[in-house]
Amino acid sequence: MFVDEVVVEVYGGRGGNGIAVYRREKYVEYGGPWGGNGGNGGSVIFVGDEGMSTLIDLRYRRHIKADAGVNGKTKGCHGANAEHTYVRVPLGTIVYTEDKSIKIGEITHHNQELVVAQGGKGGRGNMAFATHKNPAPDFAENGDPGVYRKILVEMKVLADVGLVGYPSVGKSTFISVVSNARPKIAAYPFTTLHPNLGMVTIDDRSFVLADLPGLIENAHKGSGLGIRFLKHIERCRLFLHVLDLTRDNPYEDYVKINHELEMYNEELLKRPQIIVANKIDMPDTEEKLADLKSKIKEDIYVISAYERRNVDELLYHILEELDKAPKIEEKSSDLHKLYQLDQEEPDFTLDVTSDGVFELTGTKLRLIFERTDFTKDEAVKRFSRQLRSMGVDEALRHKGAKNGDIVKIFDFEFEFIE
Ligand SMILES: Nc1nc2c(ncn2[C@@H]2O[C@H](COP(=O)(O)OP(=O)(O)OP(=O)(O)O)[C@@H](O)[C@H]2O)c(=O)[nH]1
Ligand SMILES: [Mg+2]
Repeated sequence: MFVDEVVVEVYGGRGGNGIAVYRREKYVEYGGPWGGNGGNGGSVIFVGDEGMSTLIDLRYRRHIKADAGVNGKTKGCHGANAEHTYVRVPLGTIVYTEDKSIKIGEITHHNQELVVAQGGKGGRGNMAFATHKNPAPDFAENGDPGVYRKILVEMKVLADVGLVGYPSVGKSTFISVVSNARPKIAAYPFTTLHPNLGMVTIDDRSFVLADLPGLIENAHKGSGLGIRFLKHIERCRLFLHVLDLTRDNPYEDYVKINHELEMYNEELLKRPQIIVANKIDMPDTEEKLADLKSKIKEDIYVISAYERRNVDELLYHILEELDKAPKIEEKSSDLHKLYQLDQEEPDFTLDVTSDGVFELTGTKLRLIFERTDFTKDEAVKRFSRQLRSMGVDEALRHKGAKNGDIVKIFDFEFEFIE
């Protein structure tokens, strides 16, 4: 089965908590703080794998969790960092937030890594907080939560050369005679139901060729196999436009297929295209060819994929054209508007609810909140100092908060004290 789009939930591991403990020694009345830091949580990391061609593995793995960091220990020992969780994905994988508004990144190289959910940092133990003023801090930091995300994972075939054309023109036959790919070949249309990749090697050079499902008129509106596979054409640097000399009007086919490409994404027509007339071994094809040549001014490569006639000449020509073909710019190939992930976000936002509660939210605030061990007085005091330095007190006063008003921060409620 071929899967090129899947939604998964990824969870970075929580950071381990720091701990608050003291050194106890015989004859020493007050030992110093001795709590170590927590280890970092593991991240979920996608890794490019040139041997993979579909996202099928993710279909059966909808929740991917990385391990938590180990809590800090006594004697100043730090907890271990968790191992990352690696997930192998095919080249051409693009990761978006679920609504596709933000692109998290993409994988284009073998062994390239992309962090899709960062693990949380480990919290600091009380040893880390000792200062001259406070030599025996009675608190430690909690580990940060790992990043949680629902992501849309999409795979667009990443090939140098893409085969386009009507069904049954011989695209799969061609890839099977020039590469290691062995797709199904048959006399009925839509034999190929998903893209196949093949590696073509000539002398000491090679390129990746993609056999794509056949297109028909109105594919961009859903006819035939429709638009579902058109996206795989987007990232080929060069097209082999295959025409079948046994069809009624190959020229008309040529015009229609180009129209489909244009309707899907007009950028596609700017890509270099090599026109290939196939099945010259069949009778009465010379006439069709003459007609084609009178209407198309570009060079036409006349071959028989079946008999492997003129195929090598074509392969050498492809190599030449690839040398000239531009690299695909991300912007021209991607239809979606992309945003930076780390957009400017205020440290916190303050709203007043209808019943007069002051409600604070925000990513940075959340981080400080999560790090705080609210069972420890000293930690709570530190938290309120941090809020003050972020400007929370000032903002509350500005919004009219008075002594005794309720301030809600996530699941905790505090009283505002002037
Ligand atoms: N005579 C002749 N027949 C060919 C040639 N190339 C392909 N065929 C035949 O044409 C039919 C369709 O070939 P495929 O390679 O499956 O065509 P396709 O373009 O991949 O078709 P779809 O996957 O349906 O889009 C098969 O019966 C092939 O044997 C050729 O050069 N000469
Ligand atoms: Mg085919």
